[in-house]
Amino acid sequence: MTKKKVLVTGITGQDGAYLAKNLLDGGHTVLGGLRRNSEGKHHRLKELRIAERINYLELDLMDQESIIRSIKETRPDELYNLAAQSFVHASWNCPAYVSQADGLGTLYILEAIRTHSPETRFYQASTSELFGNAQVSPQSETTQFNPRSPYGVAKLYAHWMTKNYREFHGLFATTGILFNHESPLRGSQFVTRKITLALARIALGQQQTLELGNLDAQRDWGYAAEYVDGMTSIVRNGTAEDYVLATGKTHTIRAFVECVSKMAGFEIEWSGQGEAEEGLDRRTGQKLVRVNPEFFRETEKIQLVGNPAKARRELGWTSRTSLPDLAELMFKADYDRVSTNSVYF
Ligand code: NAP
Ligand code: F7E
Repeated sequence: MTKKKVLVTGITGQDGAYLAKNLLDGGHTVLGGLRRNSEGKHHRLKELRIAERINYLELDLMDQESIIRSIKETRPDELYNLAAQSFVHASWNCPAYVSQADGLGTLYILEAIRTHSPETRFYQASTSELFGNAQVSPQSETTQFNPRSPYGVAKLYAHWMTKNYREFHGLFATTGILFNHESPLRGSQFVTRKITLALARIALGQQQTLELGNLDAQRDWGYAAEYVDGMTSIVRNGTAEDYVLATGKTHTIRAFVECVSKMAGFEIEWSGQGEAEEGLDRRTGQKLVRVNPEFFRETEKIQLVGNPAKARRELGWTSRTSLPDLAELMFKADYDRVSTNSVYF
């Protein structure tokens, strides 16, 4: 296969790190877009032992000049736009920032590609949050969008701009509408990683209790390392299109906690209701989980669960790792990190 020059924005994030690893393993050159304050955030790249193999470029979604310069100077074969303020809950605290970075930032990239490098194949990191308060379940590429957060709205703007640049300007501009995907490299504010890290700390006597929001919320969770394979398949496909990547199954936060608790050596027993609910270890009575309304969000009326049939049919992509296997990968990684005092995110 021809060796490609690939620009990845959000290189220091979970998906950026896994994608860069795959690309380097395939013999491609990786240019990593880094904003100035990302300096010192190379932990994931270091954990995958690829930090030294990336050519870093200064690229900030808020700074159109940095985007034009990066694309004009490098004219990459492929560009994956993975950079974003990606925490949905926090997007309510900075709606204008998210609109600019996640929304307008994508437009800046599309414009720079159109003007300076129209042969570049483009991937936009779209999200199941476009469906928001979905009207039907499961959701596919043809389901109506109904975003319910500044993050979802900004990502919808970026999604539609990508589609418009494809149809109006003829760019090879694709999107992946990805449902939640997790890994040992997941940021620790997201719920799966928050749970695996806290239960590892509790098992090792370094934390008392884990505070969570809605235990009955459900998500369609897959393994990030497999989802970045899907991104490459989307970009290297014969035509530029939109694809849903998902497992097609949902689980509650409660079920994930129960699964990880068992790995941590606890037998969790729930008592109380709503905000007063607690999860206690049956043997010792230790309070493992407590509900904190601070982490609650508006509940979804209809479940977010993806229908990945198009990706399976046209790209041969499927999610392979089960949720218990994913939970085990994550818990073991956190247990090792806590034991060796090397937790960094
Ligand atoms: P992540 O771990 O939060 O990584 C986000 C990356 O974006 C980081 O490298 C961050 O850099 C960078 N970034 C943030 N603001 C920036 C800015 N203004 N300019 C340049 N870079 C900036 O996210 P992820 O989980 O890897 O997700 C990758 C992409 O997929 C995101 O666009 C996300 O919205 C989308 N997505 C994720 C999921 C999921 O379940 N993971 C699902 C659907 C879609 P710093 O290190 O400097 O903070
Ligand atoms: O929440 C519930 C919370 O923050 C998952 C991002 O990658 O995926 C991610 O967004 C669920 C929600 O991810 C806590 O209410 C309960 O129902 O892990 P999360 P998210 O909001 O789904 C989408 C597809 C993206 O595109 C985003 O970039 O868990 N939940 N208790 C909690 N969530 C958090 N964070 N913390 C809690 O204590």
